[in-house]
Amino acid sequence: MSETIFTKIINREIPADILYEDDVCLAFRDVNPQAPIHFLVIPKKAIATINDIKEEDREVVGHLSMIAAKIADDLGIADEGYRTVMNCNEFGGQSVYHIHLHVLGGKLLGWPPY
Ligand code: DGP
Repeated sequence: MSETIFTKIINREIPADILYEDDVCLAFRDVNPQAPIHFLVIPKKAIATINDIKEEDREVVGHLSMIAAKIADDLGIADEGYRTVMNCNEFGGQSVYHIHLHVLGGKLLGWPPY
């Protein structure tokens, strides 16, 4: 898989507003926020799309949701609620081919998202 901008963020080759890091994942604010709070949780392992998740990635992918909820709590939006989204390929609106969980909150979000 070719390297994406998210690998550069993991490696600190380009800056990001980092909220959380551990051995498995990194979370940082989205550069183009779509809500008052909008951050991304990404695995350090580069997986291109949801379609590429393997059985061995089960714990990593589960970890992303757990950390998303922890950060949402830290930012004070857990009780009021928020949305997590993982876009896949063109029709899903994916632009960076390194899976990432969007976490959006800080306002009442509309549904459906179009
Ligand atoms: P998606 O369209 O689902 O692949 O979302 C990619 C998101 O990544 C998009 O909301 C903008 C964000 N993004 C792209 N490049 C950068 C960057 O260099 N820094 C940060 N913080 N976010 C980025």
